[in-house]
Amino acid sequence: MNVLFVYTVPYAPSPPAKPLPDWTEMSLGISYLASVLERAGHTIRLAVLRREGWTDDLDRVLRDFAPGLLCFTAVTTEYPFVEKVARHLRRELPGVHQIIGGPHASVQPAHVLQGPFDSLCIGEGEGALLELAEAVENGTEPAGIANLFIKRDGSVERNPTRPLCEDIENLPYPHREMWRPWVDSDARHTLLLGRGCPYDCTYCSNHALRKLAEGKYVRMRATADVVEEIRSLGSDYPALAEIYLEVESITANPKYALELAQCLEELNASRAKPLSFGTNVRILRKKRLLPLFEAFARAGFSHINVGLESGSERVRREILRRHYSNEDLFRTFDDARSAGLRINAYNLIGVPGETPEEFRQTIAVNRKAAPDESRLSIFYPYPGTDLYTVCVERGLRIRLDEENAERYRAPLGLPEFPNRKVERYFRWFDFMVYRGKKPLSTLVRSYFGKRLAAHPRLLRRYRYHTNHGPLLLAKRLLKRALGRPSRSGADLDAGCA
Ligand code: B12
Ligand code: SF4
Repeated sequence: MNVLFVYTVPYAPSPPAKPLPDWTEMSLGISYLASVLERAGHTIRLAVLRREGWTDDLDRVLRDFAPGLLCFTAVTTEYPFVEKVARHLRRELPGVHQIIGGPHASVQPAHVLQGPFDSLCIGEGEGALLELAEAVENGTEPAGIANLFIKRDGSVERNPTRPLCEDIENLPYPHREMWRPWVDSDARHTLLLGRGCPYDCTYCSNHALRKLAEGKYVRMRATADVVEEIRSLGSDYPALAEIYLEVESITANPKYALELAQCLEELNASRAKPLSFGTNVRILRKKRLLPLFEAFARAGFSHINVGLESGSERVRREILRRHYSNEDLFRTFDDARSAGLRINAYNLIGVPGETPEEFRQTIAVNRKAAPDESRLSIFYPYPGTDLYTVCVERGLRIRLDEENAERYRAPLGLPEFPNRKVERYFRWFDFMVYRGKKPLSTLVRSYFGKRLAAHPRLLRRYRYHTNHGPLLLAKRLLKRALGRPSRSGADLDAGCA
């Protein structure tokens, strides 16, 4: 049977540019689902849709592909747009079963049941989607499928969830080729090291997702399996230069991380062109990570992403549930730097209960810790998380619409930290952290980049023009004239993501 997956992206460059600059922006979740379906004999296609030109992109896909099943996925802030696309497809393809999964359907099924979908998936979808596809293909009424809520004759069949997939290594590798028409460059890919996270940060969905099914939540793939996937990536994509190793926190299991680094070092030694890697590191309480960082450097890691989140120990401890001291934080940054790794730090502003004075500590700590890039996001409360409950209990109105500029605009209206102040700090953040340390032109660009990001429509146009239009030519000429490397439009966006 023909199965169409639909993935939506908020800030992609306008058409005719391709929506995804590289493969690190693909969704691994639906790629695993697609592989499982393909292994069972189904034919897969994907539509990657952005806010502009999406009906044309969809028409092009449907011109020579008649789906028997439509699969949607959505994070909370993409849901309004995904629902709009589903309603459109309901009109175009009236009899075709529509299923939605992903974080939003999993944590807010009551909301999603109001949408046009015939069924929704709670949590992991491999087993459930396979059973649904079989039923749809055979023309039987889907029923009794664990993990699925199925609408039937005005009522809903709510099935329990099956245990979490224990053996993630037995899954086929994620389907990449379905992304090919939508991706610009082959140089960067992403690969999933494992699923789940052992921590309980109050702003992150993990503690909500963990409750959805029985079984071991944190699962890491055997290092040999990871290396095998990298080898196959290397042969399928000759331009491959960098892989982001996606995992919620590699330092949740330092022994595993060390073993992986050793395997990657051996892998790189056998390659004519060594690969570079990046991954996500959580700061650990009273623990030195220098030996691990040195092993990373030997293995070819170029950078790590680290959640700094707040410079205030009170905000981290009492609001975010992140228990490490500023001393732990500085030591981790120093260790990474001395191992030669580039550090991208991630910060939050505008969490309920944070004051402007406490946010100034975030600025001071960033200035002292001096990461290579420091990224600031405006807090957005994801349903199911403890901080979302706090917002609801406090009666805060949470903005959710098709163009809500998540993380770039303050959504809450906190009396202790008014929106205007949050957004002002957000725009000036790089300036306050890096003044005197980075060129003024970089800081000015970051300021204007953030202004632009609050208006997604403008940001998409900007991304298109700086990557494809006459502006790209102007930028290259300027770079040549100044004799120093210029950053691409995508980099600017990454700098304020
Ligand atoms: C890797 C990752 C990314 C990658 C890939 C994005 C993607 N959509 O997969 C990138 C970097 C691009 C990314 C971007 C964003 N992300 Co992100 N991301 C993650 C992360 C760390 C891991 C996801 C993953 O690959 N898991 C492993 C795979 C196998 O699981 P999965 O994706 O959940 O898919 C399974 C099930 O959900 C289900 N399923 C999913 N879709 C469907 C569809 C059907 C039909 C069915 C049946 C089942 C099903 O089956 C899949 C296989 O078992 C999660 C954290 C987490 N714990 O989930 C955050 C997370 C999903 N991201 C989040 C957010 C907010 C974002 C952004 C909005 C951030 C931003 N402002 O830019 C964007 C949105 C991008 C988009 N267009 O959707 C939130 C979502 C919270 C929420 N309630 O909505 C999470 C949960 C992190 C958090 N802060 O709590 N992200
Ligand atoms: S360590 Fe990261 S992934 Fe894990 S719960 Fe905290 S924020 Fe989420």
